[in-house]
Amino acid sequence: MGRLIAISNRTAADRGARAGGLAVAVWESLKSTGGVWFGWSGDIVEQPPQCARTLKDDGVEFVLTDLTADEHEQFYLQYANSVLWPVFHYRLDLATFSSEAFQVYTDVNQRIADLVTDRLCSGDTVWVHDYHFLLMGQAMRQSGWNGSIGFFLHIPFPPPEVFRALPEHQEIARAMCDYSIIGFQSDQDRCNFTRYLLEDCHGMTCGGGIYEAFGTTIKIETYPIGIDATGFADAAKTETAQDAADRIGRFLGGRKLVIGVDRMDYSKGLPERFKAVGQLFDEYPETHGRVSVTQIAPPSRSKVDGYRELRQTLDGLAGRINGDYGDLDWIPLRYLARSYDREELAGLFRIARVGLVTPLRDGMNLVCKEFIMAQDESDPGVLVLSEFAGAAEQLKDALLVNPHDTRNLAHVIHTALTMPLDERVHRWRALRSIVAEQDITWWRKTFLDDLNALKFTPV
Ligand code: ADQ
Repeated sequence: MGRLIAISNRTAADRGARAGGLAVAVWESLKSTGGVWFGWSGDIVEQPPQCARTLKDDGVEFVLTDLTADEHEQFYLQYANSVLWPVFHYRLDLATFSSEAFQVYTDVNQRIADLVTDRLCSGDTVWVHDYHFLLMGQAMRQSGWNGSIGFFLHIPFPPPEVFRALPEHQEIARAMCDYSIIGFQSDQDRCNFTRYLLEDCHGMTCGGGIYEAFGTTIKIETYPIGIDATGFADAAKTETAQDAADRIGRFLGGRKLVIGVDRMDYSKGLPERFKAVGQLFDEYPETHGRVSVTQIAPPSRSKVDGYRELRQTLDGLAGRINGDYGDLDWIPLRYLARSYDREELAGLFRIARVGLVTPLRDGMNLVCKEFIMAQDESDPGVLVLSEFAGAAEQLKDALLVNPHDTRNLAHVIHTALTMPLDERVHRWRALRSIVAEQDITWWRKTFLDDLNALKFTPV
């Protein structure tokens, strides 16, 4: 049995990066199997790096490369995060297309493909992650790797009508077809991609999730990512979790807690959520002094322009709500722009009455699954979930909402706050059984079993 080789832009070698969804998920996978994880060191250098750094942590070997200042700008900030991220989240209005950035994106994919291919042994299982490396399959074929390569897209894949706006859409799709298997978070993402292959690339379906396009055969499937469900449930019962719950409990003073935890990103629907909270206080006076909303949102990618504006918008909205309704002993909406430990988050989720997970578009969203697992089974909180999160395909017993409809969102938050215990328990049990069953181990195993079962190698 060969080694598991993971490739992603950020790795968990940088402990700070473990707050992101991908790093959390891949780390949980590799820790239990051992293997090698290739990615960016997090360092930016002036001259092209001549060699990679290796280190070991918990049985996982990391092979890390620096990015040059130009690569960081064009590959990471521009093409990955100012073109692919907005387009794949259906936000053409926020994309800044650049052929120069695409060239550097292509070059970085090839440079890292060469680095990986040099170190592979036959029998290794290669698993590439996310939108930074859409071209990695093709690049590794060019470096001479003939073994199978799996790819998992952590973010959504847009409908063909949106994807076609990307000037390089054909090149990207062609390169993606050099993977042996592509995994998507949801059926909707999978169908968007396969529809593009059929409509734009003369693709053909062969049944059983197998497609032919660009002269290659590829398996395309849905693998909804999960969390370390039992680990998170246990984390919610630790002393650290209890301390965090006690600290916020002193601030709450018996009020009901509504909580949101997100990376600060325009895809997470934070302004819409804040507006809905404002409408909740506008329309339901009985919530005054009785409900406290806490939003935890650490800044991410603050060098990308849209993020600075987002921060200002949120400051303005929170100021309006607290100015209108706050009192000497009550802050209606608290907004904390920082990270917390996993156990602290678990403790906060556990005492929250409502979990607000309302992205405008999200590949999956792990926070909603963490919220479910952290609950006290005798008195569980209620999950309010956007219908535009991949997780909505699995978590149908949550209160599903359209986050753009802020008036209705306010109404649903109120419904969640007043939901009787028996309905809360009933919904939570159904949600818990899915999150616990389709956990991170199930996700990894389903994907890797399919990858290892592939008998063909692309031509
Ligand atoms: P993200 O966009 O990062 O992930 P998400 O799935 O919600 O989003 O995962 C965030 C992770 O970071 C969660 O484990 C959460 O607990 C943690 N986190 C968030 N805020 C934090 C804070 N303030 N302090 C500490 N930890 C915090 C991407 C895609 C998602 C997809 C994941 C995994 O955008 O759609 O679910 O990858 O595939």
